[in-house]
Amino acid sequence: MVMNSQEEIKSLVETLNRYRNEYYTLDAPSVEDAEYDRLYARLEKLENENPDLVRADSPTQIVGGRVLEGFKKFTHPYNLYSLQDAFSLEEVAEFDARVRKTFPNPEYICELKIDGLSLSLYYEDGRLVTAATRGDGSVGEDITAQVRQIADVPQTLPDAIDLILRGEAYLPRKNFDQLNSERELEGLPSFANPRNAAAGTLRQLDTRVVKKRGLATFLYQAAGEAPRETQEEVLEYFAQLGFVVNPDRIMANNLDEIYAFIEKCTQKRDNLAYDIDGVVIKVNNLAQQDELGFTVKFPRWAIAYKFPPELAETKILSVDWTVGRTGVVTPTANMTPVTLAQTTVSRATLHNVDYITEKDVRLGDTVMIYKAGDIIPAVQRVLLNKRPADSQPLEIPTHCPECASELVHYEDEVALRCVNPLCPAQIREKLIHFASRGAMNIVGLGEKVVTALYDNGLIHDVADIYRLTEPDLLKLDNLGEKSALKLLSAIDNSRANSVERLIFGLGIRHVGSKAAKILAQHFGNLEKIVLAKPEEIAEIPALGMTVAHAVHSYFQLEGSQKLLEELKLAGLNFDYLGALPKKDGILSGKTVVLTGKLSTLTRNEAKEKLESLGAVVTGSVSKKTDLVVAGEAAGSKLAKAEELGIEVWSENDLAKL
Ligand code: 3BA
Repeated sequence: MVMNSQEEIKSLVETLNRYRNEYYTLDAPSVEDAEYDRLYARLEKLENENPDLVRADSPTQIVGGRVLEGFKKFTHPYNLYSLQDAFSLEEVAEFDARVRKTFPNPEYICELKIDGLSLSLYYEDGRLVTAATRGDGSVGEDITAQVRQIADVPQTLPDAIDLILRGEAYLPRKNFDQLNSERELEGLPSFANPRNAAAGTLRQLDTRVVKKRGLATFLYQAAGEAPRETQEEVLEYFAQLGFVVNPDRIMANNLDEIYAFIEKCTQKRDNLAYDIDGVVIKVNNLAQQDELGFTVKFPRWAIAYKFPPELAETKILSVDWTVGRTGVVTPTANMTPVTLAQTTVSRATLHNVDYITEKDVRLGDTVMIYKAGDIIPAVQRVLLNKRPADSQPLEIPTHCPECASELVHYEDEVALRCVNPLCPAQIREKLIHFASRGAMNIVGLGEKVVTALYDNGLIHDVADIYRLTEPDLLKLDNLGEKSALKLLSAIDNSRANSVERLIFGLGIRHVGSKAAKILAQHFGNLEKIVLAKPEEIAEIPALGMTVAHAVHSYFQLEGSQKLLEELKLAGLNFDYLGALPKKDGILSGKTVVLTGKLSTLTRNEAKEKLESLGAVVTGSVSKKTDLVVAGEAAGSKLAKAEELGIEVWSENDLAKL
């Protein structure tokens, strides 16, 4: 049957929406991701060619992962309360005194206050039926599909009970750092802190993204009929059911014990795997909680002590706009140096134009800065009473600070971009990326040396790196003979790198170090990748149409082909030299999940061992899992494996192989 574009678009939209429904709502996809991606790419192509045929119900009309109509509302059968904040120890003491008027000898439970997003989970007959955000406490948003992708939230409970739980969803710091560095590589704006990233993630309509980002939860309250008599018992009960509860909690009988816990948490705060912003103090006995009751706004039986933020006051002296390797232009403020969280800082990120407009940051402004994420601080607020009278809003550049070409502000992104491929800043950043540790790992060829070489006209593209001679290097100031020889030998050694380093180093869009390795393993050498059809790449399980198209179009470019020829002539290795995923191991093609505490192996060792036997190790148990290796205190994953009838091994079983 021959279809015209309109008919084909209609058919694609219908098929894709059916697949989306199977994937998102029914949790039972009937096709592989690659097939979905292939049809999606076809639809995108047709829509690009026929803009007037774009349908409102097309999956391409989901902007930035959010469907235009937004989320379904969900009315909580029991309101979520908010917590009264205490910003000082005195306020905690006042809370204690109020409680003692009713209960002279209260027992308290003190918990960490996780800096995430409140979440409500509804289980019926032991199955997760709804997950919702807090919203205004009475009506939230239905985020069931998103929450189903959080690995530590059980889909089913050991018993067929009804239960409503409340807790916090958060993004572990490690995942946050990884997410931001990936976004940086892809030229996307970074998230300011894990909390924002978690919020952005839960609002993602594309639940594959939710899954990939690795959110986690801590549960801390049961709503409705209390399943136990004290908060402590409730937490233990949650843990038994397979939920994650925070282990850092104490029982306290007086203020001194509470203060000591607050002090201890303040100390260990930086070393936790996630952000906390205080300590929650609750009356432990639930019957006593009921008796204390609520004010209009808050429970009378709990209070949240909030850590004072580490802030420093300083002045904005100037703003630099710098161009990254993908052309994104990012503003950074230079400030009078101040001490903040034990380090001296003189620069703060202003993230993007929206952020500047929102905070109305201006030159000469006095600002409060704080440490967001980790490395570079951010502006908390402007002290308007200290603003100079003649102050003007910051000027947003219209042209690239480096090459003066006109900047572009795409509608669907906050970034400002220089789209000139010949922009010197982009070229320099690409060179720095090529030599960086994750890519070709040329020690001694960091930002400073690359910049010096580039500014002196000694390198223009990455192939030039391999033409450098000792006399070239000695032309640079501050580079002695010894360093020059060392650098030359580092460059020489990099020729022999396994090819995934080169692939990553080329800076192909959507190709991070992991995708680079998968490509290298699959095709064995670069020539085969260059010749690969997009469909062949998209077929590789971990990759998809996005990567496939990016790789294919990169190698179609004349410049890329010429560059590869030069690199080949320069003697670079184009072959994959690393280990291949085993095809004939006893676990070949099997999907294995590791869970619980291991005692003789570290997690990484266990993972390596499994992989050496041919297994693919994944994080969550599903119908596709072939085997679960369970250590001590394995929780929900083990329960799920048993429920699904999946083979379970002990650590010992694995060690015997
Ligand atoms: N405990 C947040 N509220 C919390 C149940 C009460 C409560 C919190 C808490 C009201 C945390 C307010 C939003 C809310 C469920 C209402 C915690 C944390 N306890 N450990 C006393 O770790 N962030 N937040 N959530 N109901």
